Amino acid sequence: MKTDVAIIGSGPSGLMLGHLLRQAGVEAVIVERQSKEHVLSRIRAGVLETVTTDILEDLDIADRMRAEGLPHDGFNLADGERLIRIDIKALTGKQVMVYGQTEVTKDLIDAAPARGLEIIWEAEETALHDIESDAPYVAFTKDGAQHRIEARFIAGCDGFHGPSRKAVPEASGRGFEKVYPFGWLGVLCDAPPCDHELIYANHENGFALASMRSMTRSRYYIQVPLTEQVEDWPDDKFWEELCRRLPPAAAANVTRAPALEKSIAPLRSYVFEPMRHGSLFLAGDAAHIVPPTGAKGLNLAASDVRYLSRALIAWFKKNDAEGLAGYSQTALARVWKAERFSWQLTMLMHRFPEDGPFDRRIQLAELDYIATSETARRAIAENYVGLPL
Ligand code: RFL
Ligand code: PHB
Repeated sequence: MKTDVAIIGSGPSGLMLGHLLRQAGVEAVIVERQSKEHVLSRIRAGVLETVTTDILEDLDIADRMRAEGLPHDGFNLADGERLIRIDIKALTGKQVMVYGQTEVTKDLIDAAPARGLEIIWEAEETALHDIESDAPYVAFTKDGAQHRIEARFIAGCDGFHGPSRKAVPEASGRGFEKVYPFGWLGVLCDAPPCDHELIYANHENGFALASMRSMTRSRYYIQVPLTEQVEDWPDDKFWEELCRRLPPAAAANVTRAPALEKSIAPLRSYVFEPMRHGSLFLAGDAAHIVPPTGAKGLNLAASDVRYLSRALIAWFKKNDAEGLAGYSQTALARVWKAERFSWQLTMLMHRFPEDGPFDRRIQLAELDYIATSETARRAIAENYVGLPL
């Protein structure tokens, strides 16, 4: 099989990139390791910046998001008792959209056949070849048979554990990493959210987040040590600890319902530089990971593919290589600022094992500063809604 751009991975980055290329008449094929059902059942991010909603609008795949998504004008930080509202609409003029990554993925997958975007599901042993040449190819097996997709470029959109980043020779790239000594235990349930906006709570016992997917579906998280397993957290214990950490008014409003999904995600910051090697371009989690505290993971995938699609389209349609030459530098400038924001919010809101009373007082002082300074709130709001492309 021959195409212009072979895309590895049908997460948000691969799907958005594939659609943006197809919209401009560039050929693209996606190779995905999992089944369609598996990809559609993954529960992940929930807050979309305009960078992401604009892509869905521009692709004309935004009807359901517009109908079912919840535009939010603000969110809250909490320090025990107090709610500190960050009025993002008043401070930035922008909103964020609460619409699950699962739904974004579904909308993009549903629209693919009509747009001529082929997705090959359940591909095994995906491998990248000749990425330093002008004729790279992706080899994989499916149903026991070997296949190969020859392309001019390969887009590595295969997440943190995929083969693309690993295909870059060790001497040609560098990873920057920070691993946090805890994870987020997440619960999804069919119950109305405890507040109409998100609450990020700093409590002596650790962080908690009250989020949602709709007015009838809640998403809650609590910080847990990495040594703990999902089995250590029966529903009752989860609800007790969540309500202990949320401010009292919100806790009183939590509707406890059976968990539809419960999982622990470790927190990590990671950036791989550069995001290009020869004919291979990395995008999304394949190139970088942020802790979920800033709600940036999915939105960074969107900004990467916005830059990358523009550059690829200029190359194919106008023979212009400038965008591709600058892709890594342009994308990384935005990535590092989102890394900084996610790290800052993670440090502010979590309890670290080595923290003593001094560190706790510093966190509370910073939260009090945010509560009393519009300048501080504006800086948070500006980053939360997403920095300009
Ligand atoms: P994805 O979504 O990981 O998609 C990568 C795709 O590549 C496929 N793949 C392969 N395909 C072919 N051959 C191979 N050898 C392959 N290896 C992997 C995978 O099956 C998958 O379909 O990356 P993408 O597209 O860059 O999108 C990034 C976002 O998914 C990610 O940044 C966010 O979801 C991060 N994230 C969260 N972000 C938030 O802002 N809020 C959250 O609550 C939140 N929760 C999460 C998360 C990421 C998680 N992961 C990756 C473990 C929860 C989890 C569990
Ligand atoms: C979520 O709803 O899953 C969510 C929301 C905000 C975050 C992280 C996760 O910062």
